[in-house]
Amino acid sequence: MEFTKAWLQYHSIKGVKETEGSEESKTEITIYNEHKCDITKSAVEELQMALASLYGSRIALAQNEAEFQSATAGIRLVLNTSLGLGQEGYHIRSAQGKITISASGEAGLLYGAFALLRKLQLDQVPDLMTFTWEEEKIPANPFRMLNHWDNMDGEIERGYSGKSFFFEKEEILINDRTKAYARMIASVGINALTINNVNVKGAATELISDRYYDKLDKLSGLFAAYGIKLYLSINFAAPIDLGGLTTADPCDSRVCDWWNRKAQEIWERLPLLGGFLVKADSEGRSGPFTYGRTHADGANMLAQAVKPYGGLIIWRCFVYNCQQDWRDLKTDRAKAGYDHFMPIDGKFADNVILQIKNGPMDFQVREPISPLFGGLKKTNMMLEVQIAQEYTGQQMHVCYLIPWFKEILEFNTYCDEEHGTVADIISGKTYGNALAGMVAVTNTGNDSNWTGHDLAAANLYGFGRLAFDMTLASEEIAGEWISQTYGNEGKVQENIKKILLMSWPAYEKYTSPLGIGWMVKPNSHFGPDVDGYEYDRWGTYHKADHKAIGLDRTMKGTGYTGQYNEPLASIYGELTRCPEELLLFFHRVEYDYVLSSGKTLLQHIYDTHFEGAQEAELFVRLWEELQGMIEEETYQRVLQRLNFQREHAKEWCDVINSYFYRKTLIPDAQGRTLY
Ligand code: GCW
Repeated sequence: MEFTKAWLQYHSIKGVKETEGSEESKTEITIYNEHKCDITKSAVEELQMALASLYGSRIALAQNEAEFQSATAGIRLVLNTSLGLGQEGYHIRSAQGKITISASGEAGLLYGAFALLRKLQLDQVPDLMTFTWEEEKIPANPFRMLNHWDNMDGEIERGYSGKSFFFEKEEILINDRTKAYARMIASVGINALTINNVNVKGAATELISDRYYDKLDKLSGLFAAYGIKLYLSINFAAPIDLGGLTTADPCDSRVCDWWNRKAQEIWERLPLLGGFLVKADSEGRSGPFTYGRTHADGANMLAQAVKPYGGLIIWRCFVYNCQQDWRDLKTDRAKAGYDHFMPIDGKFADNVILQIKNGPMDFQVREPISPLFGGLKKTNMMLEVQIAQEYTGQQMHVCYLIPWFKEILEFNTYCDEEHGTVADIISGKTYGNALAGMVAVTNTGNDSNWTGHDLAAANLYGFGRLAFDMTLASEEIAGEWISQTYGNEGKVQENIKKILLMSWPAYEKYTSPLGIGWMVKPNSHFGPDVDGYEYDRWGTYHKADHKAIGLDRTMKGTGYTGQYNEPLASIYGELTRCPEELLLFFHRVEYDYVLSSGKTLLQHIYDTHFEGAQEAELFVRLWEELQGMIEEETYQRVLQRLNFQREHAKEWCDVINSYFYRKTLIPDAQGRTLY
């Protein structure tokens, strides 16, 4: 299947061809790399291809320093372990036609090469001879990871971009796409990856068996050449499902022995493997609770098995009761993560990292920050976000999530006076831990454009860039992505940026209001269904009646606010101090309650929904202005989705507003039609 180059287009730099004339008269660019490892080879290959495409120049490879020095223009890769930039940092200096990329580790050279190529494109540098620049960067997060939820039959759980490009009919795929993908994600600094769904069932349990080792070994090598470590999601019940034991109890010596032997076998065959990702005791998956053990027991048992090989255990905190009775007014799903993991803070082995979803529920368009970030103090943590847009339009709607991720990262948890933000905690700054970082449930599949919606690629690009450098602004990231994908034309930049930056707030407006979430169709999670989950077992209730809506999560209610550090606990606990965008997450509020805008809650709901739907209309107009400036097939593909979004946003608006109108019988103050 054909696939696009996404943001690795390397469009020829404007002006170069016109001014420099024929092939012959163009300055040759010389690359010098004396290091023969795979990663620097990848860097050289990328530079060769990209520079030829950007400048139409001939590219020469220097055999030695002297050859490089005598060249007119050139790029040299220098490994220097005394630089103190870690394994992944880089330094770039460009003067008088010579560019030196130095780093203390090979991956740093690769990131330097990509940084240079990005800079040349963003600044449209016409000629290396006059290009003076210096930059030094060390990635902010040790882990910058993607999780694929790919199943071995080729389907992707919550995948909206076609089928898996890793699996088909229970076989592992390795083809042109695999390398193209490795280049793509390495270009934005991704350094770790799981390829199989966290719900490990059927053949996926056997990924850690002879059946798949050869292919996995090849795959791990392919990714390693781009500085990316392969991890596997494993089935906690593998000792039973794969090993034929009668138990998977982490405190049973037969189980420990089985995992010890398994780990030895795995690393003999897959020496480049990073470790395991585990979803346990969650949504039907087996885990330590099955045996009356704690999650520390479960994680530590695996941790000691993989430790001799430098392996890591990434353990998810998405643990809650998914068999709740909706009549049960005491249980609050939002509290589950903290309730399960806080009591065992400090009990985890040092090669375990807890992977925590950004919010206490599940990737809604708006949620408070999980209280675990401000709570845990003695445990390695990673932030998990989702770019697959399961609840944010499923890559049928444009919803640029980087502004949301920025808010999450900048949130002050008050766990520490100086370094209390989520960014501080998950980058390891607060507690000085090296096992820390960010992971995204990813959004790619085998669609020709990788992400179904062409504009959804901005989320993949943006996640990587942000995880590498958390100080980048959402707008800057959007601009970078647009330039490299569609070129630097002013109107193209302006309109796409507008669409991207308006998209998350718009989506929030026309879907569920004020942090309540969940008003989606059950199972598919797509499209409006206000009561879809209301009388179900998933613990996601809004409890709207004719007077009020929302759940009281204060200390007078479920007590969830008590999981936050002060002053957050008090702020969230008081109706008048609670940030309005989260009002209905924390409080039960009457429809005639007056918000800071002077509007009633009900009128706010009406207004934001109409407004959001109008914004979705605007996206179509902004895009239509770009016809002729964007390659036609892409233009049409995006237009189709934006038209769909406009209709769907209207549907959302009308369903939600009519629901509240019918509950309250209070008309819209502006007299707009409610049904
Ligand atoms: O968001 C929910 C999804 C499930 C998913 C689960 C998880 C992989 O609806 O499909 O399972 O979260 O994060 O484990």
